[in-house]
Amino acid sequence: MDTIVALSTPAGRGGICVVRLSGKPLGVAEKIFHSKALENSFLPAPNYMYFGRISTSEFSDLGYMVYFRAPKSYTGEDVVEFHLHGGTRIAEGVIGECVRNGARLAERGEFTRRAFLNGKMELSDAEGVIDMINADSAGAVRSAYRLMTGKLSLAVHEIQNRLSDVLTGLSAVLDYPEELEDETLPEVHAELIAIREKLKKFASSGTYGKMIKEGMDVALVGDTNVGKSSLMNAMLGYDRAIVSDIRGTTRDFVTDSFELNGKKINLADTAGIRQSDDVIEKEGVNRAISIIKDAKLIIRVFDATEKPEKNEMLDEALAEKNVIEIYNKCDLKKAPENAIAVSAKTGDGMDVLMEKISDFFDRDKTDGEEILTSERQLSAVLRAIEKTDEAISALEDGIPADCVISVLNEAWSALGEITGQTVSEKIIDDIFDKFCVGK
Ligand SMILES: Nc1nc2c(ncn2[C@@H]2O[C@H](COP(=O)(O)OP(=O)(O)O)[C@@H](O)[C@H]2O)c(=O)[nH]1
Ligand SMILES: [Mg+2]
Repeated sequence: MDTIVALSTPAGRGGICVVRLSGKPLGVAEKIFHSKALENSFLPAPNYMYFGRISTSEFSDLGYMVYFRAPKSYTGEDVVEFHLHGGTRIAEGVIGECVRNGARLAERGEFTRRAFLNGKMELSDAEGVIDMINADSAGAVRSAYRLMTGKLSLAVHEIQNRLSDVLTGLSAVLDYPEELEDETLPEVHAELIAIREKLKKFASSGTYGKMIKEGMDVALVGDTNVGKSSLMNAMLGYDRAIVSDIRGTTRDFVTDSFELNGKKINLADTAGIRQSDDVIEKEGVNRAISIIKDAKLIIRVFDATEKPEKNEMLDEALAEKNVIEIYNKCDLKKAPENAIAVSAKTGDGMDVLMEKISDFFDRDKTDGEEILTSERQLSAVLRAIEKTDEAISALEDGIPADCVISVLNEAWSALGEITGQTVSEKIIDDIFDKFCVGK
């Protein structure tokens, strides 16, 4: 492996920056790092911070060097990190000096790719690393952490092992059909049904996993002037949307996200839905309707001070959606009995509304089951289910064991794509392309 180098902290000014090298970095480090402790021989102890001078052909900086010896490093190779003052030109100069001394610039995600190739982590664990970095709610970090620490890959291996046992049983049947068929085949059938159940639980966790990662889309809808924009601002905790008593103020939709009990909520404030001759407002209404279509949850806002008017356009758009109805402006007038009453103005009732949204988020939560967080993982599980299904039907139809074996091998391989055992180069490329340089 050649030696790669990259800035591992974000590009920009900061307290410090970290330049990381992996491969055979000691030769490069020896040229540019000067420390009293390493004066006589450049044999740094692993995992130890050395203070010293980092010198390039252009300038010097004072900082630290740490050496991680293979295989006890992030990539599984020898790794050296320089902790420098966090200036863009400093990092640029030191990276340039590393390149002049034989390193090459790392590609996106190349450190983690090497970790995967060197067996330090499985592919789904590596996906957990990207998810960690991209997570923007506590729940997303928690789910990424589980993925990164191998909870999913472990669960996948467990299922693969059960499939392997089934395969062994079926091979024995092939060898000794007379003795084993009657006993083994019903056992295999029952085990495959159990495996399929387990896989289905996995698959159903995918929806929740995606929502934890990306957030839940919630739309505020209703007639004009009921206080949708005011509610948006109250929920976000700052003035995001324009509020006014002029009807039809919000024409385009406004979106923003906030964190609720560790969960990310993507909130959209929409134009009040009504028939209008104004071309711009009309377009706003069309957009609101398309937001409604995509939203997971709708908050339909009524004005407690006004008698609700029939709104066929809105009713039609809301058919088959999950809707929470609320009455706003309850500081002015009492809401109907049993209704959720809020006031965007005073904040009364907002906690009740927030809890409702939070509970709705957790409606599809699958406790204890590992959460799939990417389309890629989900499609692999779905393929494994399909193949297990095929194997079960084949057994029921009395199809010879060798055919069942080949179908189950496909199920095993589909699961192997999650962990990276059976994955193609293209999929690996796609995953690591999502990383930033330096990770
Ligand atoms: N008293 C009172 N007025 C409110 C409340 N929420 C909104 N308003 C007022 O109602 C008018 C319309 O609010 P806005 O948020 O723009 O409504 P939208 O058209 O549904 O987005 C504004 O004058 C707001 O100040 C509330 O809870 N109490
Ligand atoms: Mg508005």
